[in-house]
Amino acid sequence: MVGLRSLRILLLSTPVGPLGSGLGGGVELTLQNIAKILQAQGHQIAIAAPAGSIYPGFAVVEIPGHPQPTAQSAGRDALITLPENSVLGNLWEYAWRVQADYDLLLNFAYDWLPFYLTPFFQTVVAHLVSMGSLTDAMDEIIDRVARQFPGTIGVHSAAQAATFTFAEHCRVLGNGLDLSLYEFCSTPEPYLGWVGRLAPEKGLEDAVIVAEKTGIPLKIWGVMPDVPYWHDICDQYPDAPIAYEGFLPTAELQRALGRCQALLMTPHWVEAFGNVAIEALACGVPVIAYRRGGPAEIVSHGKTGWLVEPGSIEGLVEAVHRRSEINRFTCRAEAEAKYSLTAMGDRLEEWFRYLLPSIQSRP
Ligand code: HBI
Repeated sequence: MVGLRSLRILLLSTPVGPLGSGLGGGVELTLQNIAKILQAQGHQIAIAAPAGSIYPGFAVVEIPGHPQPTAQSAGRDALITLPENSVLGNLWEYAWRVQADYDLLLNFAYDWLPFYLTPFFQTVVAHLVSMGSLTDAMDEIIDRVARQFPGTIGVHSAAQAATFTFAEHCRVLGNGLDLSLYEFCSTPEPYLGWVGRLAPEKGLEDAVIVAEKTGIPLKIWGVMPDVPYWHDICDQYPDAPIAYEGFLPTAELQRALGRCQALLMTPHWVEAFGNVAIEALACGVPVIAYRRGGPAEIVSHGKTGWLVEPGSIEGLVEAVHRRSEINRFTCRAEAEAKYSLTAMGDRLEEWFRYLLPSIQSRP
């Protein structure tokens, strides 16, 4: 396919924490991978992110200011809030100042302001929405942009799109990983894995109960923004064979994750995608997940893992007993077929070609 001419693209990161801190959750890895994909395709990439952000190999403009509270901890009727000297406001003031230097601004924040400001920008603004529907105010502002600027709303999965009333205006992009960073492991050790922000919507307790019932040790990786949540779990399940292994950068995480006999994904919300599912597959690790959200579109039941009735602990236990029926080579092959940087890169270029029709193809 004839590629686009080189585009100048500014990626605007999540305001909940510095890129690389893990506080931004899956969207950090998504931004890093998309930056890598687009640079490999010959586009000129810049990243604007909260002060303290690091991403070697890329121009990161560090924006000062106070971080944004996380959107998923609010209720449906949550008001839009901004702290004093908000990094979100400063990020988009910077974007306003430099917009003429770019062909496209790509927003990764799941926050009201970038959507509200979109009509006031001269440069095209596209949004990669990283979660499903959470609040009425966010739904309304994303819907407004989706209708006024058709095609500018990107999402990760059909299930995520389906949580919005404007699903038909969302462009499903999946996601992609730099698979060269993930080593295939064919000789797992006798433990299960769980990866994610340790937070109620991720449903860690379900995986802990599975460890207690099966007696198979569970290793847990991820950022722990909510320590009392972890202590409650330890108090509630004192005999469960679990161990918190901290938040590891990709190189270390994939080495440890690859040794798991299976990854458990137990989200209590509609996981927009579930990067960790494709990270596991890339290492040859079968994924056992609730049949909900992105993971239900990533895992092929009986082939690369098992999909379980949401909330069914018994279903998880049964699937864990069938973990060795899954061929680990098939898991890796699936990641390569659908979730490589190249596969995601093609989907992104198609999106940009639609967004920027005036951009001539490379001569
Ligand atoms: N909350 N306010 C806010 N803004 C974000 O960009 C955001 C968030 N919560 C979680 C989050 N992004 C990412 O973890 C998503 O990938 C889930």
